[in-house]
Amino acid sequence: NHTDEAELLDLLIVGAGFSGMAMLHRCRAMGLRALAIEAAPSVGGTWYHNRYPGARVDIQSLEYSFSIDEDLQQEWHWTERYASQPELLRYANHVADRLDLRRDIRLSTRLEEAHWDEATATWHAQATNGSRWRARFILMATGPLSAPSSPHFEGLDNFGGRVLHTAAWPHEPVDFEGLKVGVVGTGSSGVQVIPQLARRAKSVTVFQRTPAYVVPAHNGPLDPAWEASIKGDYPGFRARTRKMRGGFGSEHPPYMVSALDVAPEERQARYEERWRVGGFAFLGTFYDTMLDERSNALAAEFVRDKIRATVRDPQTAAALCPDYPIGCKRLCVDSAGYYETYNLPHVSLVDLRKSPIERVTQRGIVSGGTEHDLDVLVLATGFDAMTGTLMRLDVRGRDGATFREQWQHGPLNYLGLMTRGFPNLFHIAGAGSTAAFTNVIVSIEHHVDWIATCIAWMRERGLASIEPGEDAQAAWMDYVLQTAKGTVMLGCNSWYLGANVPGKPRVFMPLISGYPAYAERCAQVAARGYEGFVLE
Ligand code: NA7
Repeated sequence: NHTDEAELLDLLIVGAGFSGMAMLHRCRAMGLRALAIEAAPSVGGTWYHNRYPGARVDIQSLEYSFSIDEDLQQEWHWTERYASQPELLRYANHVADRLDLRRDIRLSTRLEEAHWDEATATWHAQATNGSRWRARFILMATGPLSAPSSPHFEGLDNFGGRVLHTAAWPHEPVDFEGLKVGVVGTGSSGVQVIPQLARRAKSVTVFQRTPAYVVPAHNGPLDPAWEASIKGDYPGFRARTRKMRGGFGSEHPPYMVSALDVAPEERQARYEERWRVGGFAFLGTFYDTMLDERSNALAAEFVRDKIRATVRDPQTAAALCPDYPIGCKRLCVDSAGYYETYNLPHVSLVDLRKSPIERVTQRGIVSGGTEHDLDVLVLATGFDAMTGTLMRLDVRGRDGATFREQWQHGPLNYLGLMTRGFPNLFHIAGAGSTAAFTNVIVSIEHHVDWIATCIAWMRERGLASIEPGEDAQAAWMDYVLQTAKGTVMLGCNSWYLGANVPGKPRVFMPLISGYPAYAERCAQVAARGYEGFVLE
């Protein structure tokens, strides 16, 4: 049997983005034999692939960074409040070097298959380059937003110009000088790339299906005094951060007041104050923005007023005004003057709700009976989020279970960390966990800690396998849904609901309980001997 020759690991980690690297670091500390394989020729995951102009994190970098090593967080210096993709990729590489992770990372090594072997209670995995491993545990650190989604426009293959997807951006620089550029998609990626394209291109035509709510970041060079004050007590800052529902923003916690309980002038003043802070802090102007439709509508109208005050052409401004609850799709945090971009004479907006895309021709896009002549088409159309990557992989659990079949009606899981049918397989920062609604690094560090503690606990007891029990998994799925029901999150077509991918089941995938409540539940499960799991 050729698999007998394969190297035996305690843990095989699939992916060397932030999750995979954090897990590898933790395994080292525990004396586990772990290896990370990464399909890309570089570490960094998201920040390796999403290299379109303007790509940037939407959480402040002093928060969106690892706390796992004090020297690491002291030494690293972010140049801006919200770091750009090149800086984030440099950081990922620095982490790999600083924590000496590279000797256990295999780059350009794509997982071809991973199969559970019942007899030996190990995973047998093979990469496309022929390398093979056996591992007691496997971690799918493959990312929640790693399967780019492209629309199936009729005629797209016939387009005579170049087609670029923001999530699979070319590595050599693209010069847009003098080109007529079309952009489809106005989520975070579209909102970031559009102002950058407008700086170079001859014309930019934005094809918008759903307008985003865009709030200013007020990005800029990192204030040295602020950096020093945080570095003076980084552990304290991290601890305060972990008490926040979103795992960030401890300096601007939500006001515990309802928008419905204050006079209009005061309400306006408070919105303005949070608008000046920038970023997601706006959603915390009142505690019930995300919980009460009426409160939400007031915040939404405030943003629409900002859009109308910024965009000069009233028709364009009207098309840019969203009509669904604010925060229901992830807010877009803007460092480049997104709304102002529409005041430029060579930038135009096509409202696909009025003039849908009919087809793509050799020359461009036909929508509403008009052919828009384009040299380049940029697809900022997002991802088959949270489930797409695992469902595309050849991973087979007990009795040949696949994610494609187990998740066909939505991503079943327990604690967001394991799925029944896949013993000793952990997945991280995806469906059923708080990752999507938090500073993802906080959730990643939590998951890594929980998984490591679980593996150590099993080792001490000589246990061979762990897998969610059926009832516990069903109860968790219900908890995820019930938690979303208490909010405005079901009131729009977001990727959280799979609504951006045609045919995907409409299931609310991430957990919106807030980080502290989630961490507490996970800790309780562990303290009760991994309650709800089947251990063998
Ligand atoms: P998003 O947020 O999913 O945005 C994708 C955008 O593409 C969104 O505006 C979509 O409109 C649009 N889209 C998708 N398919 C089509 C078709 N067929 N026609 C027209 N428009 C389409 O992805 P991003 O990459 O911007 O951001 C993903 C996350 O990464 C973000 O939330 C941050 O967490 C980081 P729709 O809204 O579906 O009508």
